[in-house]
Amino acid sequence: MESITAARKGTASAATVAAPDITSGGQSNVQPQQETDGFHLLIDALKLNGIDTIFGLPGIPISDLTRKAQAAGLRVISFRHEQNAGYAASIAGFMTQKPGICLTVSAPGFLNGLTALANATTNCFPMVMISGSSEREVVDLSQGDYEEMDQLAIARPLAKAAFRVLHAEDIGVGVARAIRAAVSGRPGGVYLDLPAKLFPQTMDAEAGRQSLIKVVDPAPRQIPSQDAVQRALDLIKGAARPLIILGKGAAYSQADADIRALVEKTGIPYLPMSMAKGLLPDTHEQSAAAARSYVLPEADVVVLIGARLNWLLSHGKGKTWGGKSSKAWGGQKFVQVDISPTEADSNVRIDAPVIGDIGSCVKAMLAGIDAKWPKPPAEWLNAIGERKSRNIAKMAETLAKNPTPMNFHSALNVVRDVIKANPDAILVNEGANALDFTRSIVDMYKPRKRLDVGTWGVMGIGMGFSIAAAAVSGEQVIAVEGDSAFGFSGMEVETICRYNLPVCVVILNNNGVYRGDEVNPTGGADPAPLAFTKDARYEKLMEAFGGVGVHVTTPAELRNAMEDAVRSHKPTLINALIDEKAGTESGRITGLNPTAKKA
Ligand code: FYN
Ligand code: ADP
Repeated sequence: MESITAARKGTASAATVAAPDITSGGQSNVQPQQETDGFHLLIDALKLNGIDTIFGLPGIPISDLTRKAQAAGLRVISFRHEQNAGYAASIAGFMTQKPGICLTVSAPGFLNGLTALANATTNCFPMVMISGSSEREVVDLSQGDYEEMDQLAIARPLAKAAFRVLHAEDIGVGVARAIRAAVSGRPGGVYLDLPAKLFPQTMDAEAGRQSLIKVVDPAPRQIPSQDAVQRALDLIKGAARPLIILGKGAAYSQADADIRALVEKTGIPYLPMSMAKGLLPDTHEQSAAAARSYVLPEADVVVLIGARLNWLLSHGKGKTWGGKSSKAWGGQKFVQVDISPTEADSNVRIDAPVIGDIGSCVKAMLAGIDAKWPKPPAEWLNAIGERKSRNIAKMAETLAKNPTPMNFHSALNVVRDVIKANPDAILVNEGANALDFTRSIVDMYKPRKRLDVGTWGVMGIGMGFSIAAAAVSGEQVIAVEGDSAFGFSGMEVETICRYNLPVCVVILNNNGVYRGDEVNPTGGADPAPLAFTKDARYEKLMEAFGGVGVHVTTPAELRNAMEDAVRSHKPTLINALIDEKAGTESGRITGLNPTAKKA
């Protein structure tokens, strides 16, 4: 029941508790006293801060919380494994700039969610994982409580921040601190520990309402210094072979129009990192994606916008960048636009760091770029254009082939067409070869439409990301999955069906990790470690829960099935059998996977 005062003020949903009136000796004159409790305070605090969805998995001690949250109008999406709920929350954070909320039970549930929390921190996705925990006194004395674990201590090194709330009146502060920590500055994963005893704690409803905090300006703009902007512009202006690299920080910042204006007004070729694909349409004439291995070593000034010089960019040095040896600097000068001041110089010297939020930084840079801004030398643009056309023509030739059995290219040619016809659809992508081929074959046309394995190259994001993407946006989701990658979150097809989400899962099934043709060298009965069940019927998993399952072996069948899925918006799983010999060990990052010299 709602507190009248609170309902009028539109926030707290206090429970009414009939408490004896002690002034009359507790006899007949019983006055209803408005009380609230930890359950309701948490829900009210989240709602007050614009949170509308919780991704979680109910159980001790948070099952009643999920019930009450749903009753209070929050969308509660219940998963089959906390890791998937965590991935869902993190990508919801990336898509909306609001922290995604993941709710888990104690110890094992908490640990299951922790991988996703750490992944969120690594990827700079704002997320708050809220876990129930066991009794503090018992845990701290190691007396063997139900699901005993010092969760706060374990979460701390993996989260951007971690907090515990012990008293109902502190829930408002705890939630406010968690939200600020998740979205301000460089976003990340935040842990909020709520012991079981907190939830039923009661307090006066009005005092409870007063204790809640609506966070004002949770991610304040950070304006770059004018000196830093000028230094960067001077460096860019003097470049003979400039290049812009757009990363997922740029996609996250939602400064789409200004980023596009910066690229177009300067005329500088750009390279999108995988989750920045579509920030400008991949078909944009300034995209240098199809000339990647040419532009990286040849560029003289590189402008990083929301992209780190980590392994995905070969640490800004070595042969990829034209360095003489694997760790040698290639001679490039770097401008780095980033919200984190300590990111600069993490791998190579940054000559012009521009520190601030990307929206403010790009705006400030644009203010210094007028119509007379010199376009990059034609020689540079022509050389890129040539490489690009050559690679695109080569790709077109490969895509036009129709081999039997189907391979990655002939299958992905269909996905490419379907995305082109449905540019609002969100593409989720994981695997090794299934990831690498999709990244270079399937063009994206709009920002934040490609969600993938990110900074860690983590397998298992597939169904969690798909569920969140569909729930948050209402758009059609197409998940292109390697058969191995799908296995990490496959049971969530039940969740997709239960919530009737418009998700079409396409499994590029080559019967194994990387490929499916390995055999046990001993001749024994066990399969090779990287081989899976031959011709596994993954589509039946979707059928088991009422969705549409389709088994396809040709591009034409795949096209029909995908078009049906997009038309109907029904949960669909397409098991696309491809050549089991298709695929290379580790895809395009074979060099990271050591092999033994001795057979
Ligand atoms: C790209 N390319 C194209 C196009 N786009 N050719 C034609 N047409 C188009 N549209 C070319 C591009 O020029 C490259 O060729 C090649 O395709 C690959 O491009 P990509 O994918 O951009 O570049 P690359 O080298 O693979 O990028 C490096 C990377 C990337 C590290 C950023 O591999 C990556 O994001 N990897 C993530 C891997 C991962 O996390 N795996 C999960 C591990 S699973 P060349 O210019 O000729 O080189 C466990 O095993
Ligand atoms: P990619 O993998 O696409 O190269 P990274 O995750 O390595 O991208 O880099 C993203 C970068 O963007 C991080 O260094 C992060 O600090 C930065 N970032 C995230 N959000 C913002 C923002 N709003 N403004 C500025 N920088 C941001």
